Amino acid sequence: MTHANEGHHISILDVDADALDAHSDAIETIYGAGLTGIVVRDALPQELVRRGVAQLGGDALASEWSYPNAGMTGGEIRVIGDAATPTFTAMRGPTFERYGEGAARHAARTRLVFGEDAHPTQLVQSVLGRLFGGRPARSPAYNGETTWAPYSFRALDPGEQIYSHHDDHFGLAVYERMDAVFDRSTVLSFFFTLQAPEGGGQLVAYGLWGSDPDPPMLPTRFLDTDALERRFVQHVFDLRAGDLVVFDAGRHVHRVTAVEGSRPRLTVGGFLTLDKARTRLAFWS
Ligand SMILES: O=C(O)CCC(=O)C(=O)O
Repeated sequence: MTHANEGHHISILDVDADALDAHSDAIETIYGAGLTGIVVRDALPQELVRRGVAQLGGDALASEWSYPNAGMTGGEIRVIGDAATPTFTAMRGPTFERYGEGAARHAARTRLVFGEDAHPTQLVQSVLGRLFGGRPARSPAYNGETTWAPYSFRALDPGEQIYSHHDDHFGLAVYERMDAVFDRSTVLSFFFTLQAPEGGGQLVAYGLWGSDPDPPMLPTRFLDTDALERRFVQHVFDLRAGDLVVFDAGRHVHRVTAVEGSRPRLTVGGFLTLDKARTRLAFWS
């Protein structure tokens, strides 16, 4: 009999937003593989969550959604804003131009989601910065006019999932636009849950690292999730509206299980890394 005990240890901290400052080393510890992730409960005020959910489901934003995995059965995520990752429609990631155009529209789109008077990007800067010892957390310069897009909005509709993957995508051409001061030894993911689904839609992290030899693969060259489930250590996150998660998505294979029920799972997030001197944090979508 086999047990799901293979792979690297997984350790997750689970803290309340008002205890953030007691964990000011969390991000550097995750970056150094001393911790797999941290969940911060109620990191986003409920008023912002409520506005975001209402707007993301409304008509004003209907034309902003794109379908980067169109044609990928069961994995058709909707997004507002591109991610600097491979997708089913762009296996080598977005072009410089396409990413730059989206980044330039980020602030206006974010105002449509959260309202003119909200400052969600400052809030993300503040929360991530506090988990990094109060050092600056910003989106780095992309070109002369704009920065990398700080985050993107994602919707997983009922029946859809995010298949097993890791997020070490620094090899994509678009990362030529990222300053070489930033460490590329791993990348962390962060996201806030805006709306949890009625069932499913859970983030699962496995003990398998993307750099491990002989990962279980399907003939389709996707990771074999059944084998991951059978063999590897895992952690299933229980994330509710307003919660933030930051985790080592560059090393750890992870996925989001299929959404059940009638409403979409809504999240807003991106990636982050640290400069090599550990003086600042960069986050982007
Ligand atoms: O649920 C999300 O928004 C993204 C999940 C994921 O795969 C990641 O954060 O890397």
